Amino acid sequence: MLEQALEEIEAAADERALQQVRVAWLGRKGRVTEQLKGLGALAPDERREAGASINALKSAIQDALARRERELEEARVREQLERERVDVSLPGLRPAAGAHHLLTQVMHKLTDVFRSLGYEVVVGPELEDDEHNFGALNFPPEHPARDTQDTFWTTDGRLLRTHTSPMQVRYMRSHRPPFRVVVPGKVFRNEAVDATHEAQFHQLEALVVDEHVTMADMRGAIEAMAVALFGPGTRTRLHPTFFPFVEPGAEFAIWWTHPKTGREEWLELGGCGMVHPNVFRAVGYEGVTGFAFGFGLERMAMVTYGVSDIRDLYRGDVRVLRQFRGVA
Ligand code: YSA
Repeated sequence: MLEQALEEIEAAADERALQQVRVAWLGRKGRVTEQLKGLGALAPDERREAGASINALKSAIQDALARRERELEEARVREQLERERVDVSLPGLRPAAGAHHLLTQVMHKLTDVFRSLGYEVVVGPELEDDEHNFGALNFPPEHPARDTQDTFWTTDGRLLRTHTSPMQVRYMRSHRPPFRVVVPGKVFRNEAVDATHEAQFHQLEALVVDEHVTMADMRGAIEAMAVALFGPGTRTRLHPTFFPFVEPGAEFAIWWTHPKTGREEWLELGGCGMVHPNVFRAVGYEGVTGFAFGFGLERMAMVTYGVSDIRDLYRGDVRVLRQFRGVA
């Protein structure tokens, strides 16, 4: 009998089958239980002997069940570990990490440079009015200088700012000198778009006002920026030009080595000058002088990183943009 029980236990292939064997032998109607029930019908002597051997049978079956149960459990765990095994030698999946757009990188680099020179970084509204964008900056109504900055008007007479210079007016009207600020931001012009002109681009403006600020200070600031961007020994050049809101006014350029052609040349960056007395009058300042300069970030990024078409910066083609991860 024991032999048969052991065979059935051994043959149980999983925990459910083993449970059925357990019930068949030790359950309420199991074969061992039935034998125990039959003990009552035996004479006392026979009963003792038979009882002992049935109990021995029962505990042998219990031991065998417990052993088989352990085996099945171990097999199950082994099989599960095998199934869930991680192959640590497989190459990992690289998470798709984003990166800052080239222009954002250039903007961060520039604002970092100016912060290190003690400038505060401020931003202003992109939707402006005539007074801030032109009037207070000494562009009289109908003056031809307005033609150089044609823009988009809203039906209620406001406009998309054509440069970051209106923030000069806003900042001066809400602060007292001395101060040094830079204004990065988006600007808009009604342009015929081509490889070097966009209708929406970015500028960075600097404004410094104090009691004795001179053109030499301006030159020094521009040179400090150039050195921070292009390394020690970088030279700068000013040559005269006209902007209504400065007098004298100039264009500034940086002498640099073009990374692609290897040629040394002047890189025209933007406009600058001493704040015009009419601008100081418009904001209510007296007894101070100041300088300002501003330039376009796209053109700077293009020459610096060899982008030949400004529109490539805005097409959103990741193959183009990926080339400029972490360059600035
Ligand atoms: C001048 C004197 C100051 O004291 C302060 C600021 C300035 C700059 C002035 N506000 C201004 O906007 N001058 S600008 O019309 O010559 O533009 C400056 C720069 O913006 C240009 O040198 C060029 O780099 C960029 N820019 C102009 N139009 C553009 C453009 N970039 C891309 N697309 C366009 N359509």
